[in-house]
Amino acid sequence: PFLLNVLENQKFLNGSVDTYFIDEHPQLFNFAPTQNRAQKLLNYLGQVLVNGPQTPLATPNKPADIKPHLPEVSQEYLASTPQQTPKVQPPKGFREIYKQQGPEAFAKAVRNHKGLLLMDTTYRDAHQSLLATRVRSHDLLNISPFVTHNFSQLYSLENWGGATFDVALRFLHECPWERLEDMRKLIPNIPFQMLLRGANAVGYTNYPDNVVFKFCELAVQTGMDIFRVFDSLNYLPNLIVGLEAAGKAGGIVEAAISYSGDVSNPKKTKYDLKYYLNIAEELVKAGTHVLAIKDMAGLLKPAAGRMLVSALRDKYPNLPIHIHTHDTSGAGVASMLACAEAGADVVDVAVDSMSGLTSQPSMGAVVASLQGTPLDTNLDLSKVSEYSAYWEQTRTLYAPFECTTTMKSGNADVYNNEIPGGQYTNLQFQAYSLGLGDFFEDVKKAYAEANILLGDIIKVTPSSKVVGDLAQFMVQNKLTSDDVLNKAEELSFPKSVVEYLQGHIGQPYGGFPEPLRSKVLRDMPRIEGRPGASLAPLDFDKLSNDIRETFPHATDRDVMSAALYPQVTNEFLTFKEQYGPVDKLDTRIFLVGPKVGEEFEVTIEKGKTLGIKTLAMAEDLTENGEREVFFELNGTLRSVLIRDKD
Ligand code: 3PY
Ligand code: ZN
Repeated sequence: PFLLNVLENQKFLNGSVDTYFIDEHPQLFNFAPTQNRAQKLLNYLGQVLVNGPQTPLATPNKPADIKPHLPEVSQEYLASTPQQTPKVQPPKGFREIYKQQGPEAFAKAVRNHKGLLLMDTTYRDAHQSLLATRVRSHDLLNISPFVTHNFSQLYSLENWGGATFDVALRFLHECPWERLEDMRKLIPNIPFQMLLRGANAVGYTNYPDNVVFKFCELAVQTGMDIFRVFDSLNYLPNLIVGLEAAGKAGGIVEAAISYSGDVSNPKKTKYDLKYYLNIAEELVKAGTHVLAIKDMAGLLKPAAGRMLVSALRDKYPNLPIHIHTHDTSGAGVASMLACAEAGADVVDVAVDSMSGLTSQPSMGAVVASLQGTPLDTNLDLSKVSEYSAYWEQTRTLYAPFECTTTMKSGNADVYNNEIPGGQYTNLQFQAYSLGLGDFFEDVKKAYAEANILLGDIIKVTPSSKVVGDLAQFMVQNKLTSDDVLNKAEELSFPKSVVEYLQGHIGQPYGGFPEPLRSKVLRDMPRIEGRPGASLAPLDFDKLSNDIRETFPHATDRDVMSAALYPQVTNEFLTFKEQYGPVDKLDTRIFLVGPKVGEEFEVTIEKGKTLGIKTLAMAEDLTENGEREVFFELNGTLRSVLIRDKD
């Protein structure tokens, strides 16, 4: 038997056994789960009903009360997938070449392809930029069968990394590894792409090298294919750690140069064409399958894109070139078309209803613009529109995080402040929540000044946070650039600024700003060279043992998550123990809970669907300050007691 009732065991009762009773009955160590998943979900729902949302909402806007319409194929495909093994195989894509012949053959096939190839960012950067990274696995997985059947020609689907890892664990209470694995099952044909922050992996600080290597290994095992690797200062030693980790794991390596300044403006001399060609040369030497230009703020104007891509194309005729941008100014489509005409193999787009503003340029616009030309993408515009319709509806579920609460249009002031897409909407949200009239305008101006104070640096996670923190510090304390320089010795700067000046995230091109650095640091320690080089390797065995003491069922994935985000992972595992698979709930119900009287379903695994109805909440509290919430679960009455925090 799975469980042993010792009170019915004669040997145990008459005391004729010694401690070997334990050896003879290993099932004593099969502990019954204290609560089943359904009961845990009721606890979660009760908690939301009694105490409000269990994840912070950014605005008072409510999620729409709709169920997004799924385009045709999904139903059919899902119905024919016992254990998620597709009966109707999707068309083959580039992934097959990579899996059967390796990364070099993949790169060659991309380079030989005639039309323009696209990477779809809808699953990652688009919602990182527009919806504070909050899109849940549930909504990604629902549309995945449609994607696998209709977008098999994509170069890749960017669906992991960047901020998604952290946000999944921290705010969505879901496992990022499980998300990757589940997407893979549903989309076997399209290469998956992730954003790796070089030696920072998917975090905000430098990790020991063995963490980055192990992370990439596990990512490939879980279904990742292409690694876009960047460093927030374009600092080569950091970049190379990421390239090597991705390569050793067997992934397709896409080295990315983060773009700043304006190569088409002769007055902007720090980041000129020569600067980019030099880094490209180093990256090619280090070994990369694909070269990417990562224009995280959307600064690459059409003329600049043409110059940069032509120069790279001439120098590296056999290397695939991939361009990333954000549409903050509104010039994104024009720039991507210019880059394509100059010889780029791949450009990044997001599906129409998740494009524009601080997200990527519109997939439909690029597809339509190239129809009938030699660069035709051969994607079916009507399928793009069906995909877009799904996201148009799904997006309304995320109204509490909608950047259009504050951002109504593109804004070419980004060429001046150079704020990356994701950070732009973040800063705007912060200004909105502080309710300070001109705060955002002031922060944008201060951002440009802070950048100059710090030495006109490349700005992308995490260096963009350093500049943003200094900008907010200047606005809050009403400091001009001169004030910062003159009072540097007395001011207590944000931690990120001090650590940047200490060399914690690497060495900036052109060196640290002086005398600011010396004034701020005085006799504080400085790191010369690559920060990760001086970090001791992480002891994974110890970490694993420590975690399993508290969470005996923790997996190697959980251990990897904890290596990157110890505190957040601990909270995630605790939450999961208590509330179960909340990732399976519909998004509105997950965010704000069901209405009293509402009936809904939750599929917790293939073939296991719970029918839940919220019946009532007790008006009076119990003696212990708890409120009883009543549900019907698959037709049976259940109740949970929830401590009322009001
Ligand atoms: C990230 O690091 O998450 C980015 O998207 C940088 O552009
Ligand atoms: Zn981006």
